[in-house]
Amino acid sequence: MLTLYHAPRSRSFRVLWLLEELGVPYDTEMVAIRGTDSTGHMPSDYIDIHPHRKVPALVHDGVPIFETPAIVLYLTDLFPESGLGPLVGDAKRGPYLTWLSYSTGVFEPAMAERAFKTPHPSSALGWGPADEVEQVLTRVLQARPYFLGDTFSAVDIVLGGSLQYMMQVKVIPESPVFSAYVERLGNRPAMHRALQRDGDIEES
Ligand SMILES: N[C@@H](CCC(=O)N[C@@H](CS)C(=O)NCC(=O)O)C(=O)O
Repeated sequence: MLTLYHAPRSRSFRVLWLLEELGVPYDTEMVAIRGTDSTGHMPSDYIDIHPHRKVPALVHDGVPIFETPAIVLYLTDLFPESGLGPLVGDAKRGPYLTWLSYSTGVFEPAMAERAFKTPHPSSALGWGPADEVEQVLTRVLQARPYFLGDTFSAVDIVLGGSLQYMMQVKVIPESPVFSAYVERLGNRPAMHRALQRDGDIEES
């Protein structure tokens, strides 16, 4: 059984979206994360599931997995028939791992620096400055409709979902390339089911 530890309107939305894309049965457990007024509770033993008591975390048959790219990779490997994550042996496996890692290892830190107006101390950090990161993503999405090519993949949930959020909160300005991409993401019925479930979870 799969259980997603979730908080509404948080990073765990992307895992909710992926689970809806996969169309597999799962449970959700609401976690009242720090700094929000979200409903739910912080299970006393949650630290055994996520050492920073953050969301998302996924428990599969009693085994906890945390960090969004790891959860997403785990799920697309678990459900290979979904075609949402290239498998070992596929030429797109390398780009798949690259962009999954890039999402939280480069994109998010660079955008956090921009949002918090923290100067980027050049090569001392393991990610590039926000302007450069924005240019990298623009070049990729100028060349193809989705991060891995012509077809939607879980990278478009993890990195695409982050890009969508950064545009919503105006950390990344509108551009024809990004707006067209976000519009393509908006055509995914599973994203709307996840949004519905995100709202339902909050209300219940
Ligand atoms: N690197 C983690 C980040 C998870 C994260 O920061 N989650 C936020 C929600 S958006 C959280 O749980 N914050 C509550 C806290 O830090 O106490 C991932 O990508 O899964």
